[in-house]
Amino acid sequence: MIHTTSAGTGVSPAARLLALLRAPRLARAMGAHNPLSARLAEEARFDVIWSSGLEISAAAGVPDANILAMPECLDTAASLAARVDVPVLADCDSGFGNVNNVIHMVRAYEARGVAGVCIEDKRFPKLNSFVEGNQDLAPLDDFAGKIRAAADVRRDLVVVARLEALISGLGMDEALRRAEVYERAGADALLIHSKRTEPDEVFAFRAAYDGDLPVIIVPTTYHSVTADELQERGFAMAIYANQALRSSVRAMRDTLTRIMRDGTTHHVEEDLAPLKEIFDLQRMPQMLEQQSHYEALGRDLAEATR
Ligand code: SPV
Ligand code: MG
Repeated sequence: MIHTTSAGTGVSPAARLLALLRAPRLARAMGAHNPLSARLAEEARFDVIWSSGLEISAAAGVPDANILAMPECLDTAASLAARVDVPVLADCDSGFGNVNNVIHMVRAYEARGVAGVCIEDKRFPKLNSFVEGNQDLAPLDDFAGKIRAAADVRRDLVVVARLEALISGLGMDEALRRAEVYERAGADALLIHSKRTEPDEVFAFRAAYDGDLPVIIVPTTYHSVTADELQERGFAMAIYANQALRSSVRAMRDTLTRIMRDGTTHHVEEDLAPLKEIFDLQRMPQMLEQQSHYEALGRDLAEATR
């Protein structure tokens, strides 16, 4: 069950995420790996933050292959949720183990303010979907049990079932069969993943899937598709999973190369975010304001005893 209210915010992050997924308008999520990147995405008016396993692993300098453990992924997802107002959907790979790990995971993510978790039907350890290698699916009964367990133990958390049948080469029929089972198991939404350079495969899935769940896509390789097209086709949300990370890597590499080459930072200065922008992203002005406010109040309180 998704709660419609929770203390403080009025509407819980999970309820807001579910409302976005069920609305006729396409929701747009941006991948992040730390609160700074999540804040930039929120400022750019993305509806949702995707706590991306690929980005978190890359930021840690390790492959996206379950090298990081659940607590490390959870800490990042929770740190994003603590610093932005938009809901955070956490990439939880294949659930960090078996059904017992999924149950523990669901409780842990919910307790840390994350709006939703997404688990994919691959075997542990998973390998990033765009890497050639073992993309074998988990047995259907095994993954259906994980989704049912997640739906049973969550109290206020969106559960997304991610289908990897097209990634693993098992085809549309397998994807559709699994979609039906995951829906019956209690998923709140489906994510259909594809590594094609055209969106034909996900369009075909959306057209053939006749269940009731919102369908999410990750248009990384079929990048020419537009938000309008995806909305027209009836998708609920597009996750732009890694573009912010990739643009920052390109920008950093370029800047570092130029500084070494030129022996000065003079030429790169005009391409850099001014320090004021960094201070604003840190909420430095707000901090100084609250400091003045409470110092003044403290003085008033102390004066009153004179
Ligand atoms: C991620 O961002 O970690 C994802 C999306 O799971 S993908 O890299 O496309 O698998
Ligand atoms: Mg991932």
